[in-house]
Amino acid sequence: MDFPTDFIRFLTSATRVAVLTGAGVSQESGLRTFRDAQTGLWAQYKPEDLASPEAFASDPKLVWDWYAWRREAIKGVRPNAGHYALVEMEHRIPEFTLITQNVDGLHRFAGSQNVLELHGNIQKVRCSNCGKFAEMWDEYTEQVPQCLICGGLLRPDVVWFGESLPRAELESAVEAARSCQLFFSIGTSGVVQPAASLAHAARNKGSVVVEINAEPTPLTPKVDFSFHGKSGSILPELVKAVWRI
Ligand code: BV8
Ligand code: ZN
Repeated sequence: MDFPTDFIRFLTSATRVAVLTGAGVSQESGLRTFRDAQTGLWAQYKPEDLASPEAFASDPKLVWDWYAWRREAIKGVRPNAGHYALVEMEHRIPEFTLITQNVDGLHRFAGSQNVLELHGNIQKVRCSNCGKFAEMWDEYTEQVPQCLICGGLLRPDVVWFGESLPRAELESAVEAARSCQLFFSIGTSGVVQPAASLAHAARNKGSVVVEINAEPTPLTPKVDFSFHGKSGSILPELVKAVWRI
């Protein structure tokens, strides 16, 4: 891919960069994106109808099993070249913040250090009553596993629709978006709020905004540079073009 010289020059000299990633970055690791049709048993449900406190309240076992199935699906999954290119960028840029909407843990798995998981992490499980994190649990049981301390039902440590994002992560993400020179939006449809507002916060503060996505999104008309294609190919090519590796 040919990158505009002014973009390469700007990224080469940038010292403060923020990146927002979505499910598209994990797609080439073999994980379906959030909008992709679910398969098998889950095809009859829309993710938004399972990823909510209401769904868990009305049928905790259904929601628990969906996350157990997703954890199973993630087991054999490895980061792809896009994840590793972002690790490389973090090594080369003095102030680099990786903000992710993904709950698959693949950025940390690849070696990214400064990661803000805005929507939590599916591999972590906590008590829906007292909030205590569970060390271990039975994935497939007749009943939803219960907290050893208070007996409350265990739930995945993710942010459901209608739930607030973790305050510290969100505040750090907003701070990074507002103070960066360059903001990347990568592999996200830019639909889910408040994550989707971060690119606008960056833009309003005069950052250069770059989108890398397989297809146009509502953000595309508002960015300074837009690259359409697979992040697993574009990101390694970008790292090579800037740092000759
Ligand atoms: C909240 C965890 C305050 C669970 C997730 C303001 C305006 C409008 C709506 C709202 C608003 N504020 C709140 C809302 C409601 C709601 C919302 O945004 N709804 C949407 C549907 C309109 N937001 C919330 O509820 C948030 N909470 O705001 O709290 C509050 C509190 C109380 C009462 C009111 C408000 C909570 C949002 C978090 C939800 N949890 N995940 C789980 O995973 O089970 S979000 C979930 O969906 C994922 O984590 C992910 O973040 C998101 C999907 O988005 P993407 O990552 O973008 O994935 P998607 O599939 O959409 O797109 C992938 C893109 O990649 C595509 O464009 C594709 O083309 C591209 N792609 C594919 N392959 C590749 C590629 N690109 C490059 N390379 C490839 N290979
Ligand atoms: Zn408990």
